[in-house]
Amino acid sequence: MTNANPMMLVELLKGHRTYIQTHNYPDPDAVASAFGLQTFLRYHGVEARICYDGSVERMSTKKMFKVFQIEATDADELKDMTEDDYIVTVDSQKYNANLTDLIGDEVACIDHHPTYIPCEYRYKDIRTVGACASLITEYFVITDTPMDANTAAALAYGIKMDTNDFIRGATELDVDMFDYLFKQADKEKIREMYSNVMELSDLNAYAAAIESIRIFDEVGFASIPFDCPDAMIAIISDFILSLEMITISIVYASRSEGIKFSVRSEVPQKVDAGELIRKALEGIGSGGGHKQMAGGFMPTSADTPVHRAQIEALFLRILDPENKSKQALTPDSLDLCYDGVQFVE
Ligand SMILES: [Mn+2]
Repeated sequence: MTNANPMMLVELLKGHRTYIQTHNYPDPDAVASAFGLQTFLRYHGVEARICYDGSVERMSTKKMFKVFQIEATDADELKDMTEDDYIVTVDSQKYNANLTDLIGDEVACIDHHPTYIPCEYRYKDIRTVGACASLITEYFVITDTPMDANTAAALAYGIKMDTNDFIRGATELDVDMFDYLFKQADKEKIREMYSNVMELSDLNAYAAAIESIRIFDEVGFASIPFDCPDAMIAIISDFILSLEMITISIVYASRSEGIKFSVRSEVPQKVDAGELIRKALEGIGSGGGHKQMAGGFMPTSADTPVHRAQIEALFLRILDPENKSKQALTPDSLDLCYDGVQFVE
């Protein structure tokens, strides 16, 4: 068990107008954590509003608001926030690039990411586990706070999503907390979260990636030649990684000001995704992140076309400095059999 003392957080917030702020463009773990914390604080007499900056890009996140009846305010609508208001940041830390500095006072932080720029908080609970939702769940457990089936379902979904079903960064705490949640969660709602999660427009991104994929040994590259939300690029990167022969996926998409990257590594001991993108874009852009997932951006002019080979070379010179990888494999290079039934329009 933990040193965290959530009742100290309750004491700190009592009598103050309180906001729970997630990172910008919140993902399911951020929303689940904020919602779980709101439920926890409410039970102990503290009303808090959930807020975030940036739009909600992912279908799975959008859907959470509906399925779990979560209310959150876009930062643009927070005109009444003052510097006397208290903010608890969840799934993010002050000074992170993905957390807008709102006018209120960041008095508390609950997060599961590594700290890049340290910050003093009056209440701090930063532990490296698979999901921030696991930390919030533990607050209920150690204080014997009752949990309803809806909140349990939201937190369970957050843990499942952020740990990619317990294969990404999951710790014993994540498993124990999921076990606790599962017993009381509204399982119908969790199931509902897994249906109808794609929009028709998402298929364009999948189609572009499938069409453009090129594989060098275990490294898969794919490009999306139109503006596509960050969250979707990340989903495509996971999709490419799920291919049998690929252990590292690099997906990049066109933006009006440059190229956006998402990198995944299935072999974090051998290839650190964050280090890979940092080195690949050194001097020409910026990138970084975790060992298993990372992102980056390279500014370029929209007037100059970029050769895919140029992009591939940025990464391959690091992954394969001796240039041993054979010719790129593409789906076209597979021998498909065309002698069955013919489909016509
Ligand atoms: Mn998270």
